[in-house]
Amino acid sequence: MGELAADKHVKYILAVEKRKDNFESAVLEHLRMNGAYWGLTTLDLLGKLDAVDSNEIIEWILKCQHESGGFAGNVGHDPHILYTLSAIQVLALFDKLNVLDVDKVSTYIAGLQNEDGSFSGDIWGEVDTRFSYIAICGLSILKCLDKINVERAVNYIISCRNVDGGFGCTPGGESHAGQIFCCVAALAITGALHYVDKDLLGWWLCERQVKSGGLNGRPEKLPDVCYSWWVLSSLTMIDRVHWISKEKLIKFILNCQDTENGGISDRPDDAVDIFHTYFGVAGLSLLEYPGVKAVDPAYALPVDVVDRIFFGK
Ligand code: GRG
Ligand code: ZN
Repeated sequence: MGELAADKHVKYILAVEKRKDNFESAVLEHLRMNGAYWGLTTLDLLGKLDAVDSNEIIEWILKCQHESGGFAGNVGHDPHILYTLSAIQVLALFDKLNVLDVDKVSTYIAGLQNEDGSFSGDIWGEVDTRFSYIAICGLSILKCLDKINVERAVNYIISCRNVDGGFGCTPGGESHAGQIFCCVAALAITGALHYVDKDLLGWWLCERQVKSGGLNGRPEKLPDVCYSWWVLSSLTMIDRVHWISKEKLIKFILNCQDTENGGISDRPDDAVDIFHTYFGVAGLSLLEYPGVKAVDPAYALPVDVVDRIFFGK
C-alpha cells in the first residue's frame, strides 16, 4: 500500500483553485463557493492553507453576497443556504468571520425555517434535512442559534428517522448515509444526540463497509470515497468507529489517489475531483492518519478552527 501523496494533492488543489477557463470550472462555475470550501479545508487539514492569498479569496466571497444576506455559488448567481454555509466555513478557516454582517447573514438563514421546523434551501422552497444541518451548523458558528426555533428544528429531524435507525431527506424518505450525516451532526450541534439509537444506527453504518474496504451510501451500492466522510463522521459522532476496519478503509482511500498528478477519485482508477479529494483527506483525518490535522465530525472544519470559534484558542 502506498502512502498519502500529500504534496501532490496540495499542488492539484492549488491548480484547480487558479483555473477559471477550463471545462471543469465551467461545469462547476455555479458551485465555485463549495469548491472553495472543499479545496481550502483540504489545504488546511494538510497544513498548507498559507499557500493561498486569503485577501483575494475573502474579497471574492464578499462579492458573492446577495442583498438578502445569503451567498451565491459565484459572483452574480442566486443565493442559496448551501453556499452561505460554505462562505461562513471558508471565512472561519481564515479567522475572518469578523468581515461578516452577522445579523444580516443569520437573518437570511433563519428566514428559511418553515412552520414545521424544517428548512428550505432558498426562496424556491425545496425542503431537505441537508438544509436543516446547514442552517444549524451555520447559525451555530455565527452564535445565532437563538434566531430559530431549535426545538421544532430537532423535532422535524426526528420525524425523518427510519426504523433501520437511519435518516432520510424528508419524513418517510429512504435512509442514506449523506442524510444521516446531516441529521446526526445537526443533533450533535444542538445537544440532541440522545434521540439517536446508537447501536441500531451504528449497525446500519458499519454494514456500509464492503470487501474492498470502501464504504457505500446505501445497501447494494458501490463504495465511494465520499462515504468515508458521510459514514465515518456519523460513526465518530455516535462513538462506533471501532465497528469498521480502519486499516481496510485507509487502504481503499489511498488506492483512489492519483499519485502522479495529485487528487483523489470516488473509486480506484476513476478521474479525480476536488470533492473526493476533500472527503478522502477528511476521512483519513477521522482515521487519525499521520500528517493530517484532526477534523471536527459535526462542523466539517479542522478541530483547531472549531476551538478558535468557541473557545477563542
Ligand atoms: C459541510 C460536509 C458539509 C456538507 C454540507 C451538502 C451537504 C451539507 C450535505 C450533503 C449530504 C448528502 C446527501 C451527501 C450524499 C452525496 C451523494 C454522493 C449522493 C449520491 O447519491 P446516489 O444515491 O449515489 O446518487 P449512490 O452512492 O447511492 O450510488
Ligand atoms: Zn462520491
